[in-house]
Amino acid sequence: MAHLWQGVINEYRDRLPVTDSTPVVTMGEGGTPLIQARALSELTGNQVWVKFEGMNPTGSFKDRGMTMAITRAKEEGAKAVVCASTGNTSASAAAYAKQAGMRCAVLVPEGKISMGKMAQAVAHGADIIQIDGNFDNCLDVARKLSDSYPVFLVNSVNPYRIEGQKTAAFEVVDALGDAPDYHILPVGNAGNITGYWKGYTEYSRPYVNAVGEELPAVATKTPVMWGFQAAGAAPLVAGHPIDQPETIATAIRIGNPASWDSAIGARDESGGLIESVTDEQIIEAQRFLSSRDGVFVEPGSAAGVAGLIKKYREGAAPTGAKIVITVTGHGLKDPQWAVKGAELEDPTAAEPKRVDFDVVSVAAALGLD
Ligand code: AN7
Repeated sequence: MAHLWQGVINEYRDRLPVTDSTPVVTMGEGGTPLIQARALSELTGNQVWVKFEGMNPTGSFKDRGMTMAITRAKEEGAKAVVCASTGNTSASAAAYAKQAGMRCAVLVPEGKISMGKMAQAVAHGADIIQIDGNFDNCLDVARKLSDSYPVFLVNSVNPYRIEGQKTAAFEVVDALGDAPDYHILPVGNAGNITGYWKGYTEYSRPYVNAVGEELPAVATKTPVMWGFQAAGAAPLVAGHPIDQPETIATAIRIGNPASWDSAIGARDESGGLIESVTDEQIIEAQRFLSSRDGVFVEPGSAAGVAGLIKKYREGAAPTGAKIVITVTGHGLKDPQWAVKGAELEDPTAAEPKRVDFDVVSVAAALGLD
């Protein structure tokens, strides 16, 4: 039977806070590929898949929560939305707001959002305000703005965002037939780890939904959750907020995660961990994934892969386990670092060989005989 993927709200509406009259704002988000990572599996001795969230309409996992948040804003009659962002939330909010016919204001930290993400906010006609401060300062202002003015906050402090994001866990279970043994992901503002844990938990026990129906459990277990922050922006590892977070992975350059407590809850309830990886480990993991497994993600998105490789090298990774790693955003968001990562392996990697236009010269340049 033909089936066009309907977006996460329609696909999972019996487990989301919507009714038949909810005006669903969707761009077909979700349904992203769960890709077998052959090289990563071989390296670590596990069965590793990456959930490639770069395949969402705006190129990151944020679209799952945004369809829910913008739908809710529309239901409440909002005319304008606001968010603080390291880049992906703003790209997603801007696109979904326009799809809903709303105005979108985005507050971004000075000079620290990647060119691709800024281009998206510009393309979608968002009102872009650059704040003289970091992401945490932007979020503070966005919250205050939505408290005092007629704008609807669509950051993940909005619980509808988490509701949408939990659908990624449903998709993993639906694809594998049960929860994996481990789920690994990058952690910044900690909305995503909160969403996954909520999704896995709800899918592992009978669930009474918004209209009072009891749905049966779909999974027999929940995974161990491993979260990784960038070393210069690792408040959950330090145990206190970081005033001046620093990392090349600008997506996760966050010093005081809004979903702090629920991230710690996901870690502890699942028997997992939240640790950090260095910028060098992030770049190496991004390079490994793109050049060995064919999946191109932005630096922040590679933090989970970097974490697994780090734990493997420490002798602290499992073997023979089913592991899913969420890779949160597309590599084209921030291509500069992909080129740098390649050049670290080979300084001439980004310089094509120049040859005359004849087949013998091309074959010689390729080392064919
Ligand atoms: C690619 O866009 O916070 O732990 O403002 O863009 O749920 O915050 C982005 C975060 C991981 C961290 N990977 O997820 C924003 C923003 C990518 C990201 C994260 C982000 P959370």
